[in-house]
Amino acid sequence: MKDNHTIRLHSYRRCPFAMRVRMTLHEKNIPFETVEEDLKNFSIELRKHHPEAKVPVLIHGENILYESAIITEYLEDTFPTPKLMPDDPYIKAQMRLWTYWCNQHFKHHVDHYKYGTSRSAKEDVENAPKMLTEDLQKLEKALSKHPFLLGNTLTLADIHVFPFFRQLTKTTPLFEPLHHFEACQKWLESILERPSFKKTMEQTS
Ligand SMILES: N[C@@H](CCC(=O)N[C@@H](CS)C(=O)NCC(=O)O)C(=O)O
Repeated sequence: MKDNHTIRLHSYRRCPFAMRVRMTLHEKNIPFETVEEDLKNFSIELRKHHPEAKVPVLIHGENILYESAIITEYLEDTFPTPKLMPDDPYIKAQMRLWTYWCNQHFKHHVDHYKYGTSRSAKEDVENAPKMLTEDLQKLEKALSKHPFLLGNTLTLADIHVFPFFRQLTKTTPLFEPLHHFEACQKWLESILERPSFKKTMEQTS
């Protein structure tokens, strides 16, 4: 067991992937040290440990990990309480499907809308409102049945997806159709109110 070792997280406050890891650490009350990175000038330690040089990177004793959703599952396995992953194999697979959908689809649609043609192809930017509306319908359908994506309690599915939904609520101009998705709004508000999220967004340097 490595759970007595100190944890150091190379992070960036506004990075939604790093938020996933900080939120998981705070939900589990795991003490950790944050190294706030400069995205334009990563530290030597980060570049040494991440082959693609990205945040987050987690160092736990001799264990070095990157990729946010791999790190959060590692934390769940290493520090199982409180539980953030379902036991049932099919529901656990649903959790990973939400993560997959977020990483492969939703995140990109948010980026196309948020950054426009400065970062995305014209066609993707034009399609973004339609794709985002479909994404929000998918989220709304799940969240109309229960307060969190997989049921009545917060899981890694919520922790992995919500930072990107939060990003969408902060774009200029605002994505107007958001107002129609009440269950999504309620879900976001309930997460923003959690002490773990407040700690996640505290300034560390
Ligand atoms: N798939 C990675 C994505 C991490 C990522 O893209 N992080 C961004 C910041 S939000 C980054 O470090 N970008 C620096 C770069 O690409 O040069 C994960 O889940 O951890």
